[in-house]
Amino acid sequence: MTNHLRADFPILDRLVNGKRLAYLDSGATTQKPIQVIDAVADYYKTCNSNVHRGAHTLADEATTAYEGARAKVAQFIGADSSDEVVFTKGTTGALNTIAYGWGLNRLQEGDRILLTVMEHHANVVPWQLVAKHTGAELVYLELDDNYRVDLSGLDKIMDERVKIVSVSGMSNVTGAIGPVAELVAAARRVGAIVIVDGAQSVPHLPTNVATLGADFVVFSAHKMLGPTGIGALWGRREILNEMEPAEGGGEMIADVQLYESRWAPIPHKFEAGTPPIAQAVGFGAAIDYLEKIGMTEVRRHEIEITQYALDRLAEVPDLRIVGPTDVAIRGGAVSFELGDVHPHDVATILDQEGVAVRAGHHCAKPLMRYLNVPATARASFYVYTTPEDIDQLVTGLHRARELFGLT
Ligand code: 7TS
Repeated sequence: MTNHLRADFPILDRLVNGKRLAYLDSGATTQKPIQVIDAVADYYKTCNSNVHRGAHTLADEATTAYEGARAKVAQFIGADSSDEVVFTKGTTGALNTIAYGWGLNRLQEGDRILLTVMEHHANVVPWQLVAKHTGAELVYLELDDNYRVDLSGLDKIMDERVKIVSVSGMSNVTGAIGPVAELVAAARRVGAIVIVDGAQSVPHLPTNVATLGADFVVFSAHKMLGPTGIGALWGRREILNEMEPAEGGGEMIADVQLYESRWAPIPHKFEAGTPPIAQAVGFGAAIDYLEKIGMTEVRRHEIEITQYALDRLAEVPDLRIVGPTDVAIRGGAVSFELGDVHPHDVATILDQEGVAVRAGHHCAKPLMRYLNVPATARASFYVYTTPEDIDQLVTGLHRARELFGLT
């Protein structure tokens, strides 16, 4: 499957430092197929205009394209209706919209926001800000020996004080899949709402919001073959209707008077200002591309390539995987340490070999502190990743060992 897809990704043909590019940084952002690049270019070439405003043909066509993309996103995640899909700047924008639109207006002193120690900063910092404003308190679930969220103390933690549970569907550092179903069930018992940070899970796992049972699912287009600058916030209709907008301006109102305004119906209530229209069109094209492959196949390929990577990395002496080694409970973001070589040095040497990986704290400092690792190198995969990319990584790691005198 993978080799014929690669031809759709022009960037994968380029050389880096004179070497074949092995792009293993898809957890940060994925590459874009020509179908997405063309969709964005065609939009600008043929119907660029502002949406929802003009009584002219281009404005109608742009609006149809923008709303068509929303319908594709809704269908992709099994939403009841496209009204439940709000376009945001990305996962970070979506989590801030919920924190400020829902959290700020509903939380009070004594309330709790339940997170896990494996969250990305985007699912930590907005809650810290809202906690400061409201007097609510943050509470964290920890991890078990397999890097999974430890649910053994959940019954004790999940009481009436917990109003919001926000959890990553998949860790961007360890690749561990989050216990969404279990947290949804526990949250239901105390009437808390559940938010899924789907930045890593929605691109990699089949997702159906109707069966998931969460109240919000948020994700970014750029991590699933689409453009940067756009993401989606899916929310249950009743909650979106009740939630206050976090931003005000044009496009989001039904009426504005001097001292008060009324909001437009959902989803427009949450989309102040000119939205990222071309990006939405590209997002729609990315979804078309993924649906053509099929998300079950995307997951199957990810399991296969991750297993191959874990097997090959096990051959590299001094290499320690920071994350689960069972592919059934993880995705394709593989963090590792190589002896005492600093991950930034590992990444630099790999770059000389044409291998793109990320090194650092991956915007998950609480997790790094919890695991007691200052930084990791991370290889992360997507639909175009091949065994050849992994082989190139392993060759580069052997070279790094030599250069740093690991014997
Ligand atoms: N949540 C998770 C789990 C993520 O992995 C990321 C981005 C975000 C939220 C934020 O997404 P954004 O699109 O709003 O930036 N993760 C990464 C990463 O692992 N390396 O670069 C960005």
